[in-house]
Amino acid sequence: MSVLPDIEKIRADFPILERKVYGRPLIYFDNTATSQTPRCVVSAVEEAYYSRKANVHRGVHCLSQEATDAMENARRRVARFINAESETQVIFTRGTTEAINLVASSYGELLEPGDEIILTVMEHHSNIVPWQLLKARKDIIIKVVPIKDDGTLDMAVYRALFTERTRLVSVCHVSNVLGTVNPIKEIIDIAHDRGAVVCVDGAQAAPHIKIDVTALEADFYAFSSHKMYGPTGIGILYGRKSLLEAMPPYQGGGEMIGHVSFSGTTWAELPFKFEAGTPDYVDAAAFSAALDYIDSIGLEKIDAYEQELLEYATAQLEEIPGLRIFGHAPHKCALVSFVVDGIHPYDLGMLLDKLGIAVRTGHHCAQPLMQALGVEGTVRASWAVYNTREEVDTFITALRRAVSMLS
Ligand code: C6P
Repeated sequence: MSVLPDIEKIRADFPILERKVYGRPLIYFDNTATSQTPRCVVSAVEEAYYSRKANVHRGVHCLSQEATDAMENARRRVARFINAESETQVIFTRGTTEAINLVASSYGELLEPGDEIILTVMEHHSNIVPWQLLKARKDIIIKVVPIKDDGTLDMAVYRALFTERTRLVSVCHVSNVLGTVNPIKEIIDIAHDRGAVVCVDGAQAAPHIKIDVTALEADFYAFSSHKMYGPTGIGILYGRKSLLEAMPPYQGGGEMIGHVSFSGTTWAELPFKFEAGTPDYVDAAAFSAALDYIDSIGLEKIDAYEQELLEYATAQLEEIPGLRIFGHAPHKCALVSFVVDGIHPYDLGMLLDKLGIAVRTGHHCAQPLMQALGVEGTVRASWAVYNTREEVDTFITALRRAVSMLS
């Protein structure tokens, strides 16, 4: 029996799963790009707009105070979800991308020309380009950890890349292409031993793995709501307090100031120093509802269920002649990237779409990894709590059909 016996009840929470695509029931296997949204999250958005829309942290009036409370309760909810010591370490951003840009831009100001940072070849562009922009500004050196054949990081090379100039490591907790779950605690411990701080791109880990930033001793941890059954346009940067306090603001404007005058301006306390302008208080509250939803099922159960789907799908994919899977790490999150010899991933994706099945094709915003794998792109299927074994069966049948049509 499955670890989630009441899957139909869960599916009923997601109205989009009732829709059809080209006359066929939607099978949504693009959860690594974004997950679908349960009713309770949309209701939280509706409630915020219909009953307490007012700007936060500014008004003495009742609506403003209620909106402020909802936002600050959401911050505490996020802090509890990731076991942060204090909610002042939780900064609302537009998503993982903005969170990493914040670190690169602001912590990056503290770096000197010739300082070194370490990335890995499996990073999403969001964890490469901000550092390249910093390199252009500050003349830092970027070093890159390669992967081994099974899609795990080459930890021997990682250790060897450190020098006395290494200041920062920025690495994904889970790869969005390979599914590899990186040994993040070991990565952090090695960096700390060598005096470097670690920024973790948790975009693909937070929807599946219990994150405990305190136990990990992470310096920065970034993730996005929309991959966690939450609304789009909001995400989190968690930061170590002493680092956040030492860092200059990322953007200037309202909210982030202590006092403004033309002779000089002071900054607000954490976390507001990093939240210039009117924040997305509606989606903050809705993200909190998404975290409640995850906890109502249990992240461990969600992960165990998704692992069942991963194993079930992988075994069947491996039976298809000419199909090559990228990423065979012993610990993977629930996604599979593959190519079929002689067939362009885009063509497979197009045919699957016509059969009602949504997968992602292309480089997945990880072009350096594609170069390392020697492919232009892959097909990627990825699972969430509401997917089923029956959907996997339909997907495999459709894929076999598509392969035979295109061969
Ligand atoms: N990856 C995918 O289909 P944003 O867009 O800021 O919410 O997340 C960016 C991001 C950062 N790091 C990793 C590891 C990611 O996977 C992503 C988003 C999606 O793989 C969209 S490109």
